[in-house]
Amino acid sequence: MSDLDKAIAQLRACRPIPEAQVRELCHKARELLIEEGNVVTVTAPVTICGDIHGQFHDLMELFRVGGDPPDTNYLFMGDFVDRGFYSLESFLLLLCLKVRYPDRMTLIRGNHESRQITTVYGFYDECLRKYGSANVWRYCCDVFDYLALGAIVLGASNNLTPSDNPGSSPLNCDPDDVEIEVCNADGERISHFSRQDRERSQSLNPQASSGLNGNTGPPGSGASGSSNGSMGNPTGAILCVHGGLSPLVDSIDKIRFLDRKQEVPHEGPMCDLLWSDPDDIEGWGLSPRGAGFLFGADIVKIFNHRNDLSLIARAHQLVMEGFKEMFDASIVTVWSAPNYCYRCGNVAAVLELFEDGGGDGILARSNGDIDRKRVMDAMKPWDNDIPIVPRSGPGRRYRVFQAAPQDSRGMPAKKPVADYFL
Ligand SMILES: [Mn+2]
Repeated sequence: MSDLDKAIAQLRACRPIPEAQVRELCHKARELLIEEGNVVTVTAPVTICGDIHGQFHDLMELFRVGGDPPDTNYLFMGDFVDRGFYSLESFLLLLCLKVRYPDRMTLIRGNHESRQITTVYGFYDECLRKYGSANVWRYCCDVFDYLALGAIVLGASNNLTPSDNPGSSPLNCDPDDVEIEVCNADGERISHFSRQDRERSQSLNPQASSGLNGNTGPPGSGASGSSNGSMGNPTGAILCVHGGLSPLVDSIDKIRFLDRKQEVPHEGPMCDLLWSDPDDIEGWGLSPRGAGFLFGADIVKIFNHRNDLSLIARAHQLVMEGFKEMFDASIVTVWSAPNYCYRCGNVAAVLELFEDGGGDGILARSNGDIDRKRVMDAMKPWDNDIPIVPRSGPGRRYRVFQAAPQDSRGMPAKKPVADYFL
């Protein structure tokens, strides 16, 4: 068993590893991350996860529900640390897994992966408490500076193979037409939506939710014509970022040009990608967070069209149902910290995207390279009058899960009440 495998085993038991080992791990991780572009290319199948926030036992539950790495290809969209009690163990485990299985684990930066924010929201204090000095916090922050800002998922399938778990709710459409499947932690289908149903409900009632989880209110803003189903229509790429879009970034290549290897700035494109939120507004708005911006459906649809995206996946906002699709399914929020802060009562989710049967072959991973054709395309004048026909979205399975049971936390559960009456 290698030292790295030993460290993984120890961290999986929620036991911190020695400071010298953290130092070595962070050094190795930095060497690896430095080679990655600002926007990492990931090939489907992949399981996309949102905020973790130091909820270690819930991260273990996520792996139980989503599959163990490296069997499952994971993409984590940042905010590994702060708020929860085990930021250190959570982040170090993810980092060990990144170093051990670099092509099966993608980590991108959240707004909490920053010196300033971790000093206020818990990670700094946790490191000080667990090691008696700020050294480990410093090593981790140096790694934060090298995390990618986003990821592009290529080769995702339009279709999914519906769960055949015996506990599943019955299908009300052709299995080939299922666009969205929602499963519980046992892999049983709770609900599903066919492509046609979702689009019809949007065009009939633009303000209605797309019906996910009943009252999950992805407020659609009106379908702009039907996208053309799944037949022979390869799905566009999926952009993953922690927060959202920036008024200073109209193409993915603009992200590739940023100098990311620094503390998260207070403003500018890098800050916006980590801080912004979608909202039911037109255009851009000021964010109540004091950093980043709010952006509306029009912004998302133009950005997706221009960059050949079928979907933006992001995290950053607590959603009670674990996920929330907005703007005719052009953007989704994925939230992976159940019962956030051990008191919000929310469920969590991960998003599974599947491999396109076509099999595009293997794509290079560390693509610091700029795609020249795209740069040239981006320089063409943008004609706002052309109709935007949304790309057909990928098949999506949301696995929804609850907080890990109390007895898995290694914390004393509430003392049992004495059975006086027996
Ligand atoms: Mn965040």
